[in-house]
Amino acid sequence: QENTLAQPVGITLERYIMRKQAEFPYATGELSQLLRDLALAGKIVHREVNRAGLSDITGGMGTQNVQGENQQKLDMEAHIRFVRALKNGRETCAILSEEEAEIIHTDNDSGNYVVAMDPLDGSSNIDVNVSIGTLFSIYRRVTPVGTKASEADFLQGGRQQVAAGYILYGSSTMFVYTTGHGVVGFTYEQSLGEFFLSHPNIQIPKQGKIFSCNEGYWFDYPESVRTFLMNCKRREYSGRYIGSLVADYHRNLFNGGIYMYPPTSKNPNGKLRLLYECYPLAMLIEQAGGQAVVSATEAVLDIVPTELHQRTPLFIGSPDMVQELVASGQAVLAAV
Ligand code: P6P
Repeated sequence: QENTLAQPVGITLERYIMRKQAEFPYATGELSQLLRDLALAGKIVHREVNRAGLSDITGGMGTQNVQGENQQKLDMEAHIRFVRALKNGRETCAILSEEEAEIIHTDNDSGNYVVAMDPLDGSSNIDVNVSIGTLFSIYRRVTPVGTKASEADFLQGGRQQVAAGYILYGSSTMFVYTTGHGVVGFTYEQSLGEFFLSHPNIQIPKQGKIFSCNEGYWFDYPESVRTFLMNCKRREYSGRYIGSLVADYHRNLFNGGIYMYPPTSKNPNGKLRLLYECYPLAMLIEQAGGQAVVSATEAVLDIVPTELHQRTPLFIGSPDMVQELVASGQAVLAAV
């Protein structure tokens, strides 16, 4: 259904959700409430992130998550805030978080939705004051309402997402999401405690002149990636790599560009997580007119998931740049 009722810039997220819901008579309001719950937790995390320097919640906890990654205090703070907001909102029967190996049951088995999320990605950047982000992916459950959710609810595949988005805690805090009808962006006004509509219909430029990847892995990169990068440099494109996925992605979404995390010897299946990093960003980019692939023949959203925390390579951004990258016909952009 087309985005018929263009909303005036400046309305609050709350009002926007209510008006959009009115466009879908079958909408029961549950997904609307879920988005509100995420926005609420985002406001709280915004406050924590912006206060981190003044309170003892930066730095490591001395613990590791099940991925073996050092947990930052803010990582866990964000995890707790989002889980609590979703539990209280009562629309979600289960949550998958990067911070916990197993799915988290919300004790609300009548909830119709599940949420897969990275509560705070790029948290190693917190202590050096670099932008960080929350990523989320929403599905309608496939297990019977009233029963305990299972992994099957999370392993439906990227094209079954009913909504996806991120919150970027940068020079300003933005809430960007899609429900399959275009990509919309809200900017947080902390003096009022509200997200205001700032970008009613985000579309990525068809071509870009920015490449984002960690060239420290150059000697690990597949030949097709190195060839592509050499061509970018011959044209004097700009290398922009913050090392914080949401920040790199958001800049390319607005300015055009490509973000690449190819397989490396350290991460032969790529580093980024499929369910709560690559699927939501891939849904957003396709809604914004871009592309997200793992090879010349496979889109990220078409990957059939088998494990909750599985990793995948990721090549995502302006369609002309993604097409040039895969044009070399490499069946798989795999490590050499
Ligand atoms: P590398 C941060 O740890 C993260 O998950 C993403 O936010 C970021 O894009 C990537 O890893 C950076 O990884 O290997 O380049 O340091």
